Amino acid sequence: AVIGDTLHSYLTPATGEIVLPPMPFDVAALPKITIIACGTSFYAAMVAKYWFEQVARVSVEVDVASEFRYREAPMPEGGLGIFISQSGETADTLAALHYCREQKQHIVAIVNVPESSIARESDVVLQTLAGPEIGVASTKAFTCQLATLACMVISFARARGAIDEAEEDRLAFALAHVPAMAAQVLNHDEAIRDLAHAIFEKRDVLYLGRGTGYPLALEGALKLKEISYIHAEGYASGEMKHGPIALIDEEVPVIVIAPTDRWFDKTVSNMREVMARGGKVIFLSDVTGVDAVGEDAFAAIELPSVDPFVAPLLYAIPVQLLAYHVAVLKGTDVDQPRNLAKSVTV
Ligand code: F1P
Repeated sequence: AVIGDTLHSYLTPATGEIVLPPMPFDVAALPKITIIACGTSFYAAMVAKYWFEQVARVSVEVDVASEFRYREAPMPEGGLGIFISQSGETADTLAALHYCREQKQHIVAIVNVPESSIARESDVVLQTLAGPEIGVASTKAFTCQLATLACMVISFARARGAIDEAEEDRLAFALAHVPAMAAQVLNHDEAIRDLAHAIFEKRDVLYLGRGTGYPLALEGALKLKEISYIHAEGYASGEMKHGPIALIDEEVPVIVIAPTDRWFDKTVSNMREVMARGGKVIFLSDVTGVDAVGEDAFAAIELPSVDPFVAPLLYAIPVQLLAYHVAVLKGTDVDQPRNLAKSVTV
């Protein structure tokens, strides 16, 4: 429901029209976008980098705020800094915002709380209507951040002449269908709970993805670490052969995020390399069943077939649900994981 609420604040489902608050700069003339955030919000930034570059054809840099604030990066005057934060109070993100101000960047905030410090110091605030997170770990805020960023990307792409009206409609309608598709994904809850049984006693879990699937792999691994305390790592699937493949054996579940997007074939070939070394693959894809590559996998969750542009919003759900069910089985405190703070303000 919160994905729908957030989407509908920028997108009219019947017409596919996207309306954002006015931007006090010329979107077509932007030399560069820099997107800064921490934790899960940073993975939303990574997804947005692929979207802005491929759909809106604008150069994008992303970094975690804790690094960016000290980097002293030179920035082209009149660029745009986008700051993503569920709480709007994360100290590193706020400090990075101050740096971007000094560098004469325009500032857009994507936050849950319009009265927050990050929102107050921004030129434009795009509010995510995720509502308060019950737990410390960010979950629904992530999908709402993605929904907001996707609307922004389509709107910027049009303003920059990177897509025509037909392409704009196609992307907007794919986005408008996300809430219904998300409901379908939630129907897999039981299958995901069963999968959790195969994971909760493991020591290490790997997540692989390419393109926009890569930040999803990172998010899956972070959620598992945060709430179940199982060691998990997310990798760009092409990086496997540069080291992590040494970790693969029958005891390591490997969760492969593989929507049928432009990276699908390569992801599958990386997955085959894992299987050839005895790795137990859990395949998250819209391609499963008899004619599918996932048939040799240890397990597969079949997700609805959607436009690859919106796949990250849907694949976030099974990776977060899996972490949840693993944590419940382990008996850890899902809402209040040890050592974690709701917002990191120092
Ligand atoms: C960033 C963040 C969350 C994480 C935890 C600590 O917060 O790293 O992603 O789940 O709650 O803070 P925010 O800037 O998005 O509020």
